[in-house]
Amino acid sequence: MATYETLLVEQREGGVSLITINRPQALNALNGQVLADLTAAFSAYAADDTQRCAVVTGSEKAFAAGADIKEMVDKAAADFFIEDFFSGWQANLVATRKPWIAAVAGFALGGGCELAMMADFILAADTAKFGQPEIKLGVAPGMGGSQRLTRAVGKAVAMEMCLTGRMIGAEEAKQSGLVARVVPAAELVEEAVRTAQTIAAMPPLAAMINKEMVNLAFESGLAQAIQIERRLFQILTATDDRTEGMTAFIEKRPGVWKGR
Ligand code: CO8
Repeated sequence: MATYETLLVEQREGGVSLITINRPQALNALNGQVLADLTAAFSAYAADDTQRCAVVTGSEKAFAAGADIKEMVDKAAADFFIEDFFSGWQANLVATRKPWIAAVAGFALGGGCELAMMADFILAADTAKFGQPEIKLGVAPGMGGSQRLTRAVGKAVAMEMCLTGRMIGAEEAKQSGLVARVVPAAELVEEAVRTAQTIAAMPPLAAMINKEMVNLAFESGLAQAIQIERRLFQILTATDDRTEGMTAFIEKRPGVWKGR
């Protein structure tokens, strides 16, 4: 398996890839190397048929404290434009058809919060703190944060967070709809891996299509999305795994999936 300068990647039982951001000296700030490493790790995850769900996590103190300010400080606007900083994430993290979870403990700020929101859902430790403090640096979110945060928590909370830079804790994030669940920090990674193993044990085509359907709610109008949902449902009925899934239910046994 490939190794990365800024990530630890482990393959856990049941087809789960555990990807840990590992730049403790900078609270996992997202420099160019982390961007490139995560892009490559997701590309490898997508290509490996044995891997069915991924978890991205950080350290106890920080999921990621944002884009690397020390790397950005001297860049000209043209550099940001030419480098197109996060296009690799758009193609490999956002557009991946396979499911993945962000397991967040400690700070998820700026680009760190934006990275977590690119996941299919977020599991938070009770220590998690989410924020979009870019305004304090004279900028604004640049990796989808203003849009995904607003869709997740609504205008009032998103606007307050973006305009004041206020961080919200795990409980407030749960109440606002930003995270799926809050768990004790000591259990975060193992709980995320267990959740990923549950997803990885599902029929894989159904997992990909369920993901696509829920994402449609953010990308299309209701009538069009419901039409597409119906077609995707009908496509799934043509798979071997749905015949197996329904037969296994009636025969009171677990399904055995082919991924076809
Ligand atoms: N970039 C670089 N280094 C960082 C970052 C960062 N984002 N965050 C922390 N560090 C470094 C600190 O500089 C420090 O290093 P050193 O010891 O060498 O000085 C080390 O990590 C530890 O940090 P602190 O001493 O500050 O730790 P504290 O526990 O006192 O504070 C905080 C923790 C509150 C998280 C604090 O570090 C902080 O406010 N960090 C910055 C948070 C921030 O503003 N994030 C947003 C960055 S901008 C962004 O993400 C834009 C994304 C869109 C980009 C699109 C590009 C096209």
